[in-house]
Amino acid sequence: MDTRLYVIPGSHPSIAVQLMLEHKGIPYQRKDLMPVVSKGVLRLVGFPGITVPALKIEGGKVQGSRQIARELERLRPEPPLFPADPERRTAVEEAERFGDEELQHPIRQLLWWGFKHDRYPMASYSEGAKLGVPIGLAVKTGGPLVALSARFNEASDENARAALAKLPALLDRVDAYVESGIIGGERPNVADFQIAPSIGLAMTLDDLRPAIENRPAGALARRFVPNYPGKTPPVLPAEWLDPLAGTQAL
Ligand SMILES: N[C@@H](CCC(=O)N[C@@H](CS)C(=O)NCC(=O)O)C(=O)O
Repeated sequence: MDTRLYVIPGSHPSIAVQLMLEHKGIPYQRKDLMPVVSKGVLRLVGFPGITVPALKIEGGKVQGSRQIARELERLRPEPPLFPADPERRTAVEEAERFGDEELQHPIRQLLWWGFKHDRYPMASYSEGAKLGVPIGLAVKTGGPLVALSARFNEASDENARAALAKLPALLDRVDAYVESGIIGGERPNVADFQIAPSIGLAMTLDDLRPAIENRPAGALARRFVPNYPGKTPPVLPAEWLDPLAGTQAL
């Protein structure tokens, strides 16, 4: 039975699930969707929710990177995504929760804030994707779609500034997970796959990369997502980047 993963190219939780499927050695077909249009397509193919990643596997439908991780573990226990030791599992699951609930969204908001101000870098996130329309054309005519996505993700000035203010603490927490061996160890786990793509996505923003690349979080992303697609040239106002000034390399 074929396994189908619905993604938006460049979406960090989608890349997280791709890493999990590869870890499990499960072959799959990737269905690339454009933002906004994705919501209608997902409903049309029978998913109850409107976000990617969304997975059809063994006749079932699962949505959300954490739910998908658990379904993959159930269907194919080896190699595991979750540690067997209960104490270690609790720590890994907490790091995974942090990745999903705290780390993903501010980075998503910064990306959409950037696209709202210059949507042309969007094309670089879709390299190699099969969207059904030429990517150049999609970006050229994509103003309304970007505006809708930015609104859906609440990528306002205020929220982008708040995301930047939060970033140093989020990066410190990822570094601490690496330093304590919860992630970044010899055997990758679900939290590695959840967190590394968010850091990889943040590093596609030229404004953010210098504050990340030389720290443990940056090394984690280079290990798991060395070729994260996309590049956004500097777009954020210089004074908004002040909170990052104390972090490494800036
Ligand atoms: N926390 C969820 C996030 C799901 C999510 O928000 N996905 C975004 C892409 S990263 C989405 O589908 N957005 C719809 C859109 O942009 O139209 C997960 O890990 O699955």
